[in-house]
Amino acid sequence: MLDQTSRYANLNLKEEDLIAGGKHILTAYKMRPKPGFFDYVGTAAHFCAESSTGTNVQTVTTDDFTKGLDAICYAVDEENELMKIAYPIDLFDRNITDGRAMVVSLMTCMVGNNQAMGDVEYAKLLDFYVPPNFLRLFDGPSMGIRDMWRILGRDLDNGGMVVGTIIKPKLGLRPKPFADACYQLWLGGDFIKNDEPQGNQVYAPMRESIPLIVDAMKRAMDDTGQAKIFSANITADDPAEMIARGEYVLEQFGSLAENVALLVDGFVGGCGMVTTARRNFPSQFLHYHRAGHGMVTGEESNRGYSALVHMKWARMSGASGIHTGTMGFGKMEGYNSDTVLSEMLIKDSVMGTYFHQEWERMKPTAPIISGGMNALRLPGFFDNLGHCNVIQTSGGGALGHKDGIASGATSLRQAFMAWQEGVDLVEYAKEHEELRGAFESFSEDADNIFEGWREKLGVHK
Ligand code: CAP
Ligand code: MG
Repeated sequence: MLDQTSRYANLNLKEEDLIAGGKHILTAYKMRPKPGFFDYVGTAAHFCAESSTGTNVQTVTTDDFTKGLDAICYAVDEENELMKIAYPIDLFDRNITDGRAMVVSLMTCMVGNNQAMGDVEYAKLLDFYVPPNFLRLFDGPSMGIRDMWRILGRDLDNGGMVVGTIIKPKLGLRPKPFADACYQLWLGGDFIKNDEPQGNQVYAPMRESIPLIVDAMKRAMDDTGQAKIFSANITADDPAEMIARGEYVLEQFGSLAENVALLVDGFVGGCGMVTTARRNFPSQFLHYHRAGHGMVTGEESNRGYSALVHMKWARMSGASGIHTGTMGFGKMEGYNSDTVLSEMLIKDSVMGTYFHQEWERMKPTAPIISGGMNALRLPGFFDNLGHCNVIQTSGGGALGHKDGIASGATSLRQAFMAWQEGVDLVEYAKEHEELRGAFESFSEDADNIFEGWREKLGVHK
């Protein structure tokens, strides 16, 4: 195979010059060569060829212009299996409709064929940097948590936790029991989402479910005097189906359409699905569920891309909110250090794992915290994150409450209020029965987190 080091590697390039030039996306990969082919830099060079302008042989059609579009490996740290590659931004595809850029083209080059090369053991994209003049060609979010806080009557800068719940069981509820659960959850919570697989199943057609959900929301709003929000799943293979679902939902919610978020299973559906929702329903909060991401983002995965990369692509695509995991406090994989995911989504100037990213006032994407959470786990989560400006959704943590689902949702709100007021959760539970009920409902968590809670609350085995 052709050694392409001389063309696709240049370790004399300076990262600060590449950033100053504003003409490259910079990337950091974890990469291991397969033995028996090239040395580390040679493998990186072949990786660059396959990721940009080349293949495994010299082609007679290549001219000097082509070479100007070569992806170049500009730094390696062989001991730590790290390589950095600069991709000229003119490599990437642009819409014929409006000249804007697209995430799918970044993915096809940055984590495309290079994921299965015969001479590369593995490569995983860990972080990337987008120059401002290219970043502004991506849609970015149209709506955000601030729009949700506005509807909920919250402070518009620090509106705090949107108390979210998820209709469980994940599948198998027919329209009426589904809507009844919605009504109960809205008596305590702000926000209800479809679970990621829920849509138009034969036993729960949207045309039966949605009108009942609208009625449940109206009754809950009347009974509580509070605004409520529903995140409707419009995920489908066919963009026309997605649009039909979104239009149907908005038509049914009518004057309450601003209370509707649209949910897409963005990882399994792909960035095209996210953009279909983003560009056809720009007035709606775009809820990005990431089910499936673990295939590529998991720590033990040496291929694909990191959760940080996933978050950056989601914000660039225009997600209003994306699941960011529970940072070690819930049921899914996560680490306390995952706070960087939240910062990358909501701040304007952020240090990632390898690159500092300026977002140039692109709207933030709200962190959505879900997965095995309940009232007892929230204080530790917020202590680690440092704030509570998130959308938090609990399924089991609401519907597993011994006193019913309204109490479950209320217990989540009480845990958020306790943290905001700086009150110890056990103390707060003494005066708030739904939170007390959460201690009893999730007693194993209570035992693990709040030593002596039983005596303090007078609860015996
Ligand atoms: C949580 C959940 C969420 C995942 C998402 C579920 O339900 O609805 O989809 O946890 O994970 O289906 O399991 P529970 P992530 O609240 O009952 O656990 O946010 O990490 O993508
Ligand atoms: Mg779910």
